[in-house]
Amino acid sequence: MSTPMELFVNEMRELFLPDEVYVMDGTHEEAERLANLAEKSTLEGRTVLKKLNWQEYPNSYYHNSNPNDVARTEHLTFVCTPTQEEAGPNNNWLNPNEAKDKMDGFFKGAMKGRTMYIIPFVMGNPKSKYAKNCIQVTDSIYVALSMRVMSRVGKQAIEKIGNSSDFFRGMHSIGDVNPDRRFIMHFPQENLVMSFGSGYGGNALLGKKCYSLRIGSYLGKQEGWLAEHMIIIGVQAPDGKITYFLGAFPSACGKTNLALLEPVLKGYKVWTLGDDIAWINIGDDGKLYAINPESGFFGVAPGTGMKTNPVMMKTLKNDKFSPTLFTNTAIDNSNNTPWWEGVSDKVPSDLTDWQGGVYDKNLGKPAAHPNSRFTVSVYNCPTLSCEYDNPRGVPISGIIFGGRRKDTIPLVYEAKDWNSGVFIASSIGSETTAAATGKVGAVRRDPMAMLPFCGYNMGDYFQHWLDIGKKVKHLPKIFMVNWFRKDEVGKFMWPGFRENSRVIKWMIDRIEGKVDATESEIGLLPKIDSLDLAGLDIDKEIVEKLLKINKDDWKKEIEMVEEFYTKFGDKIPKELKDYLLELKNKLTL
Ligand code: GTP
Ligand code: SPV
Ligand code: MN
Repeated sequence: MSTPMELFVNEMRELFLPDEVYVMDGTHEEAERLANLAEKSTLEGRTVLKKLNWQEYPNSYYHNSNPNDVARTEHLTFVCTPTQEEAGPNNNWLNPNEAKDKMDGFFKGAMKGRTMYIIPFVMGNPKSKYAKNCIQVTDSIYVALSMRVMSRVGKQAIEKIGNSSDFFRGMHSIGDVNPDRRFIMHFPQENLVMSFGSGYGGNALLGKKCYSLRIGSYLGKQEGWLAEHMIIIGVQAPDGKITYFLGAFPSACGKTNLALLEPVLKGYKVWTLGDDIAWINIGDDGKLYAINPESGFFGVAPGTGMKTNPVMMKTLKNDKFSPTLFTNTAIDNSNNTPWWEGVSDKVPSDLTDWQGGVYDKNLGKPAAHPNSRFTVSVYNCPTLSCEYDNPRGVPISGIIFGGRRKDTIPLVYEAKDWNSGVFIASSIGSETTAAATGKVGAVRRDPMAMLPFCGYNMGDYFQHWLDIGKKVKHLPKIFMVNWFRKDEVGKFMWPGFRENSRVIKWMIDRIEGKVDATESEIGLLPKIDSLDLAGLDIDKEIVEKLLKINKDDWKKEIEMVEEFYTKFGDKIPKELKDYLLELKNKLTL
């Protein structure tokens, strides 16, 4: 008798018709072997992996993708539930049978002449009761190697699955990297994702956004927990006490930088637990506990440098767990190192751009793609929290939401209570970034930073958040931040990055009841004197501006929230609609 796992692998073999099948064991020897193979392999004329300078970046490789395949493609991403209402207006929808027929057409025989990699993996520490078992198949060696960094790949996953049929199934083929034949289809009811035509992170590493967020959020709704697009950090104060925070910011809006923050404030230290995804459960003691299901960072390269994010620069130079991959950055030919805008002040004279051409800085284009990324293990991170592998997770005292907004949203404010915090999170607006294809810089609603990742109707999702609030005895405080306010000439008003520790300190003081706040229409604002600005060269007027509520801006904001809510009809919980009305009244007085 075959096990469900064996049946799945056989089914995949018959569908994809690969020349060879290889089951990954997750060992370092295997990674070395696959990396060597990738160095000799080409895809569409591009060498899959190139060795970089190992004196500078130990055990690292370079990959550049097809220029049409550099970011998530939200318009090609579908949630295939039996009814369209379940998927909601926040998702593209297709009937599951129709979606499967479509994908079958692409999948049949797609791996002829190729190797099919079977990737057994666990999301979360295998010892945790919150961990989930998964298998992905792929014909991309780059995807296989990336998965090994981002998740716990290997025999322990096979052992954990055993004879059970309870595991996530991920089907992936890079196909011919043709955007006309590219789809990412989710089947939450079947614990299944089908992805074709892209090798890019969020489209192809199916344990990440596809499983841990879209399928995860659906499972969370069923089982009473939350799967969120959030970082997890422990912030140590000078007295040694560690306060755990979650932080949700839309794609390319500052999560990784906050997760590896080196505070400018003396005596403070940030311990890193996760930079992108959190699974949040209610503990027996009535607190919220979070684990990071991932084991790697898939981070934005541009903007990462010794001044902005020294901890990440050190992480990229460690090789406790390797290899580390760099994708679509430029290459500095003088020493064969990856290069991107922000890693050094000076642009090197001999650069190969992300597409493999000679870089000419006079053309005014960046050398690295704005969404170029590194894939690196969390175990290389010098600030990794000793609680990272704790199967229970860490107890959460504060949740930070944020967006990228040049106006309207103040530097920081605090929600009065859980429900108003849920309202604030449900109404987040943020300027779009290069992390997804399409227009950059357009303000869109991105509730809880989950618009592209919520695997079911967002109206039901808001209700789920309110319901969790009713079940948790010790609710965390909820904050909203905006690091991205700009002045009249388009310059960031707040220095950001390491200086953001000043705002986090205020949050800890609030949690501990050490400082008062000022009530405003939208929530509680810091009194300017309670923000620790010592040693920061910033005009008091600018800080005042950063904390000011402009009623006209806010009236426009409310209109945008109303318009967004309208799309969901009756699905928006009454509490949130009432809160919106209350806010509207306060602002028009
Ligand atoms: P994803 O991996 O797409 O989810 O992105 P992320 O949310 O982890 O964002 P990340 O920290 O990688 O930052 C994205 C971009 O914003 C990078 O170019 C950063 O340099 C920039 N950035 C991050 N934090 C700040 C900040 O405090 N101020 C400013 N001005 N830019 C920031
Ligand atoms: C994001 O876009 O939010 C990312 C990168 O973290 S990806 O894994 O591609 O989704
Ligand atoms: Mn992300």
